[in-house]
Amino acid sequence: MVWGQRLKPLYVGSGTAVPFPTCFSTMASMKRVFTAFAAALVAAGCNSGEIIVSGGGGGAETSAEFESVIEFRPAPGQFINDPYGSGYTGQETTEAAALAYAERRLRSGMYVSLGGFGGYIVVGFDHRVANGAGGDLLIGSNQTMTSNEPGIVWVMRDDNGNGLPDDVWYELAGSDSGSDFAEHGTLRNYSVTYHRPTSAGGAVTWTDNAGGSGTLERNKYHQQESYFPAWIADESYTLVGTRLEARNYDDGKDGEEYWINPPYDWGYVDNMGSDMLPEDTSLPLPSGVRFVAFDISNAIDADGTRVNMDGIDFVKVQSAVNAVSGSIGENSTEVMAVYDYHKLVGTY
Ligand SMILES: [Ca+2]
Ligand SMILES: [Ca+2]
Ligand SMILES: [Ca+2]
Repeated sequence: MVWGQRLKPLYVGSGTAVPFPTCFSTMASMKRVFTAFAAALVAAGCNSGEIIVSGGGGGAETSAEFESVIEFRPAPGQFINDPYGSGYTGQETTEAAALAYAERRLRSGMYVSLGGFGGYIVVGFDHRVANGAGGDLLIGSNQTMTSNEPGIVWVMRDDNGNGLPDDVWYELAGSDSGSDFAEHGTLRNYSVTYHRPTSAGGAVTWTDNAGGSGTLERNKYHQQESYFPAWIADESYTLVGTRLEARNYDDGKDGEEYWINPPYDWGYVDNMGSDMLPEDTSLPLPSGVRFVAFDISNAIDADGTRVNMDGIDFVKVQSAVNAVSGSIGENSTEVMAVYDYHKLVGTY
């Protein structure tokens, strides 16, 4: 998240898709209350007798909302360790305390900043999220038309059945990170190593595997002593993922900064893409959070080849750009909420 940015009037393009996830096998299966408008959209997309979601999904006792935060490893950033707007207590000096922080924030629809490039969070559900028609996961954040900080979604099925995310991560392709990723300037297996500041109040320095290096400077809006996660004991750590080309630019005049982070077409958290849910949805979602729908059918393997997955057990969101917007700090994906879309609308 960048800070201190003036906001332009918000708009959503008229061509915005309505990413409804599935048809209902019977209208009686709609357990949630919809507006007539939303129900009409669903009905219009359904063929008689069509059952889209089958298998998995869990029973009525399971929850649409994520169950737990399993990993939280942000990159350094201005919102890390921040006791003011970001809700850190100062006690997050262990992995367990950091997980508890992130879970508490997400549970209440508050942002968790993933810091700069590569920072990530992993959540699990109390059931397998089925790959039904259309979007399967709803992930919320705080994007605006001038502040898009894309995060890439990765999914995993618990193939070895041990309840842990130690299986294979598959990336969900987006508009700039599918099979033609190179044409968009996207880098796979991009890694950044972040180094602990060498003095109190110093900057975090970083090097990447593409010959780059830089610093994450502390800024006036976030005065905590260090932007390096307080619970990471190592002197440095490396984050690996897919890097999207940064689009941020300074549109300021007369010496005043005005940073713009334009949106990407679709497929990212914290981004005003065509896959964003209409904000007037009547789904029981936290207010003030903007949701994007993600389709498990967009899963690709390390070669960029599409993989068929019937469902997933773990979701990872990872900051996907390595960019600083001047004095308002690094671009960093926020995550505010994670839901099983089908479960939320009551399909199963
Ligand atoms: Ca954001
Ligand atoms: Ca799907
Ligand atoms: Ca496992």
